[in-house]
Amino acid sequence: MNFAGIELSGSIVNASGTFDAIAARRAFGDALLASFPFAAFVSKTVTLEPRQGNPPPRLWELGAGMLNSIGLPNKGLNRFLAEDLPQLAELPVPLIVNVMGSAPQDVARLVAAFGAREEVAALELNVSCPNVTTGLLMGADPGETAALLDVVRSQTAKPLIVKLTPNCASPGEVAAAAEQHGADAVSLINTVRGMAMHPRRPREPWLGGGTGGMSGPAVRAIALAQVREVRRRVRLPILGMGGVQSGRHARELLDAGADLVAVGTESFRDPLAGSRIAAELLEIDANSGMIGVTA
Ligand code: RRO
Repeated sequence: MNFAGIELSGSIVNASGTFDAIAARRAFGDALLASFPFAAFVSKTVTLEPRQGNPPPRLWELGAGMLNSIGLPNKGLNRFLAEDLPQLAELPVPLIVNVMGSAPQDVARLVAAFGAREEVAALELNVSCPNVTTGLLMGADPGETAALLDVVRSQTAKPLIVKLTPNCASPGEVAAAAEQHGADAVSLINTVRGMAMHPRRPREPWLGGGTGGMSGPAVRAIALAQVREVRRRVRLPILGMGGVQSGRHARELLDAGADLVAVGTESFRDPLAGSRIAAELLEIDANSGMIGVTA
């Protein structure tokens, strides 16, 4: 299949930040390359400068998912280019690099740097991280998203995927702004802002960052509704994600209007969940002609 100009061998990719391909290669060796669980690899967010991330604790388990307040720890552009890109280029699938900056000019520099690398198939612009103020602002407002694209679009001919936030008044309006200002695709949803109280300290939040981003099965219904809303608003290809645990869940996101599906939190339970979900989806689709016969 083709997604926004990227040739893919299947319909399931990873959600940014939920699968560390370099650590997985260390753990599984070359067996990982022989049966890579995704049709493309999306990197964790890269920023211009190195970042420490948020203070601990960074995770809280929920009844049907989890909260994270990771806060974009990463080694920054230069070390990512020198240390990580060569390793990620060995993966047997196209590489999508996720980037974020606190101002459009920062994002433009990242897009220009990665746009010049043949190892990179596409860029995902993370305007939707719930754990830093600036990323949230750029993606919560259609005008800010448009202004960002006006600065970064000219920096590369590679596909630009805008990652939308569910924490805004109208994801459809933000998607429309992205479309009108040169995006090649949108991806959604990022995590839903939430909070957990400390179990022993009255009035204190548990997470070091105060609030966090909710993911997992709890957000699947939100993802379905927002993917449908965005589908009705734009013609752009949609990378849909949010609480996908099975081929059935992936099929539902596709039926709601997504063209490609990402698996996120489920990979923490099973790093090969992507392969299982892709196989289940193929089986569902192969058998779908039978539905009318058996009903
Ligand atoms: O690193 C994070 O805290 C983080 C990011 Br960049 C994001 O986009 N979504 C999320 O839930 N956490």
